[in-house]
Amino acid sequence: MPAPWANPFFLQRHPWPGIRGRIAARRNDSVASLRKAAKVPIPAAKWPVLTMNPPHVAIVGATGAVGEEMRLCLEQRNFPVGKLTLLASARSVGKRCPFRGEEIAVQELTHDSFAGVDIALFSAGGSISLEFGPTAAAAGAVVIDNSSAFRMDPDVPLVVPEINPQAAKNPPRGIIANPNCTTIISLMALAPLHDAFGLEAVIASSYQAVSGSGAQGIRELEEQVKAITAGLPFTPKVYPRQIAFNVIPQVDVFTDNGYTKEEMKMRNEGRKILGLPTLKVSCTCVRVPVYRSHSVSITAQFARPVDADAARAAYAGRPGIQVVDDPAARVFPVPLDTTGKDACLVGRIRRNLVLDNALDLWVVGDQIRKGAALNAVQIAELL
Ligand code: 2RA
Repeated sequence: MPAPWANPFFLQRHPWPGIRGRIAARRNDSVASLRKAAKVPIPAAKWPVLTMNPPHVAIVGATGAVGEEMRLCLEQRNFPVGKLTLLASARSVGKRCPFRGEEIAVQELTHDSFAGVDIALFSAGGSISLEFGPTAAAAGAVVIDNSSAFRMDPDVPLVVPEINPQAAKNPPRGIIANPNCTTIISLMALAPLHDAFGLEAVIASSYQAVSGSGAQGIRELEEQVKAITAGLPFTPKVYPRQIAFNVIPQVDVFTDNGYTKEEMKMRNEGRKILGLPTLKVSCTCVRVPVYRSHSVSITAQFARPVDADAARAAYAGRPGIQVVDDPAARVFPVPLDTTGKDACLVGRIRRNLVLDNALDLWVVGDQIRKGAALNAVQIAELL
């Protein structure tokens, strides 16, 4: 029998109990206990109760770059994992991955994979999320999905925990979406400024690492560098043009308005996360021959006057974003500074010389970590 919270009418009648309440309720699987859990949320101080029964976490797409980083983040952040199930396509079955001193065998993803799973972290592409995400939610898991499949669904919260954690609290479909990497990194820099000065418009250009295209992007860059330095011919496969010693002003496919999907994600997802449905955004997303960490050059216009010092002050005490900005000493963030790190770094903050109440800035973040895996695990920490 499906879990009671898999029924949408149940969720309409009862407040979302959170993963802690759901786990508590699962102990005897009765509607009455779930209702009790919903009415009397278990306070954080009672977490030790759940160390007896911490959540069963599944990673879908466990052998991909983001899936592997999710496993790393769960371990490094000491997330209270009761059981970890690693799921992937049939060709990865049997591969063993380390987790907390043990080796976990990868299993094939099927519609029966989610029995007993409390939290399912998906990073296997949009079509897998569309096919298996609702199955996982119906089986009682909270799905945290890294694909773009559900991001603009009004019933699916789109969450950056440092910016809109409250949105994660009541996911009507049992699915929470992780935003696009470039969106997350840009918003980490923009949200503190929005809170202080009122964001009105954004013009941005991204400098996106090849690992944003997965292992094949890294391979393509490496192979092209080798071929070019050896004077050998090659044919671009992953990217429309040569990526080695070059930059390509196309990330994802073009849409009818001349912008790419990646550029439209920046606008549409940014609006949803910030709760600014009419925010003006125009982007150019560019692939660069960098292994890891995306950078974004941003011009942002605000409702209220702003200058560089006021902007730097607005970042004080904000988690996940650090100011690295001392131009006189040639101090500014570069992709190598954030690779493998949690925090996004912002620098080159200056008053824009063209627009009123506007700043230029440069933000860098590890797109596999804060732009994907870490953000997903932070969402799981909110539940
Ligand atoms: C990229 N935004 O860099 C993608 C990864 N999600 O291509």
